[in-house]
Amino acid sequence: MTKGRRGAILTLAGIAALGLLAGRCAPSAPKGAKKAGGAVSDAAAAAMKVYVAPGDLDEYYMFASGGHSGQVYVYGLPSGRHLSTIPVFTPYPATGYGFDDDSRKMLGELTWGDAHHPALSETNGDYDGRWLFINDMNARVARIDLRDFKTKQILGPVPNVSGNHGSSFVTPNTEYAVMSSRFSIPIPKGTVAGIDKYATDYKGVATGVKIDPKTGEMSFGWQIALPPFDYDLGDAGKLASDGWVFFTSYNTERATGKLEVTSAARDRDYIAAINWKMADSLAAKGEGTMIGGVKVIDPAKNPGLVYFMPCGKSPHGVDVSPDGKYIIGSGKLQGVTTAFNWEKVQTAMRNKDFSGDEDGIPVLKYESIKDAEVPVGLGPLHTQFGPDGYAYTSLFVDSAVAKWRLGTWEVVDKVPMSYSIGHLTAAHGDTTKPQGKWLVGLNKLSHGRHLSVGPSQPESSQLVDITEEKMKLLLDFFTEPEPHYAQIVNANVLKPIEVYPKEENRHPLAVWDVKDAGVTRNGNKVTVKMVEVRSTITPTDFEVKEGDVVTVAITNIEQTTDELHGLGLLDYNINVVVDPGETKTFTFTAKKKGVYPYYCTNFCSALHQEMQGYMIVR
Ligand code: K7E
Ligand code: CUA
Repeated sequence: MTKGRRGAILTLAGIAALGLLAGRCAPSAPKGAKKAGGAVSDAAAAAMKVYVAPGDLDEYYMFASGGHSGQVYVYGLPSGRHLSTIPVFTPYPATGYGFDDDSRKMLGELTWGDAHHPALSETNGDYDGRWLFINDMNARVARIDLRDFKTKQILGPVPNVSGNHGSSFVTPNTEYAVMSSRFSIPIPKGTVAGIDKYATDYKGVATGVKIDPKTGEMSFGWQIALPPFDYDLGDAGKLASDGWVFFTSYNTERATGKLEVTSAARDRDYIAAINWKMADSLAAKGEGTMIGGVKVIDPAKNPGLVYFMPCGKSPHGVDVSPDGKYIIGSGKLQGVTTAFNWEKVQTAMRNKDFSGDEDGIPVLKYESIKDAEVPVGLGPLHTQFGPDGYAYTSLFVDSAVAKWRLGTWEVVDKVPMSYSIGHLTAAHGDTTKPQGKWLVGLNKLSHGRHLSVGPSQPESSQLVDITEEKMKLLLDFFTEPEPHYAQIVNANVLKPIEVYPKEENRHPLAVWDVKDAGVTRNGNKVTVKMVEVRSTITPTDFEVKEGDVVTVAITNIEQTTDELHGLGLLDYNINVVVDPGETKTFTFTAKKKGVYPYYCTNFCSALHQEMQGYMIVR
């Protein structure tokens, strides 16, 4: 316990005691803190556990997907404080993202994304604090550098991938992030086939995005054509099952129309087990047919590459246990979740213990590969793990979290969520080294649990203490739409920088001395080298001609953390923010004659308001 935390407990205990003496609760004491006999009530005990005193630091970061906001939100735990918003697939004026040349180029023509599954980079199956990957439904994957919490690369749209939901789960040493098609389509994109041809002419694909181990740079790795199912979620194998990746699939009936009716004919759907190490070596040998500009591997021609594991109807999540020995998946309307035994799966693969095939891909026998059906409760979606052999499964229909034991399969506890829980996340809860301690339920609905803000209410996240036998709900906090998955990483794993060091700035248009700031012209191309430092923007004015293509390069020459400067250029829809030591450029055509003020948008000093200038377009 840190000094601050101990202080916090004394403070709260003091408040509770004062409240008792006065015969009422002090204003800041939690409701229900008063208890007969002077004992600290459950509410006060809960408050003490999550209270992070002013100036003290949270113990964990939580990186939460922002769904169709296209962003990643960063929270501190246990406080639930919102620390930062990382724009990824969507422009974000607060940081100038999507306005400067580099981020505009990265976003391309898309101004939205639908991000579901963040994936922290891993070494030996545990978070290493280097990068955060996240999927976008628009067939893309992004990489955020955790050195500066900025989006550095967006790969895609990747050919043939349609509705990239089962992504961006990484392999244990971040060799690959994966992608899959939620919506099968005729490939390559642009091919037309009527919906009556769905069962034969439509295809799903699974894709491996290769990650450079030094730089994190992503590139196309391999792609495998799959039968026209809806591929939903994924997880990489680890330790015992390293080398494999798993995707759930629904609508294995290959039905069209109202899927809620038409895709319910069979008892089971599948989890696809893909040997990514084999895919990696096949791709290296150039195996596959060129479709849409990439080589697509046919699993029917490459035995051993893909198998289907039958699973309860319409599965959602698939989660691999910390030792890699169990694959957990279930039908989302079932009352049980299935633990598949990886050893049995491998034996069934070896012995060709199949119940049939799908377009030449063998289907393993359910009875041969399952170890247990765990009676967790209704609507199991996702599972996370603790350090002590326990698993935690979110139950959408029951609106609860079930705690159960791997191996003995007994369900030992349940805690209700308010409500409609989707994903859940525990500290390092999907790694080889889960830390336990905190679990967060990421709920779809929240109304009635906070001051009303109209018809659109925030989503609720609920912090649960999982240190003891019985889970304890401690805190509600509220997150931005739309919460899907999140990951919780110990703060000591991350080492963010304070400034961009001057000596690392190699931008060709950077200027570090106000004397070097100024305007140069080459035909109708004008370059403005600009310096921002408290409390002047140099140059304080510049002139261009109507029709000029103007590139402004701003260097913030501060070397003090958080000394940001911005630049808003009125009437030209330009807004950038430059961090200390950073250089950013933006390019535009001076289409409008006149005088246009620019100014610093980030409050930076007592003379912030003086940081202004004029662009004159003649
Ligand atoms: Cu919301 Cu992972 Cu897209 Cu489950 S997903 S809830
Ligand atoms: Cu610089 Cu405000």
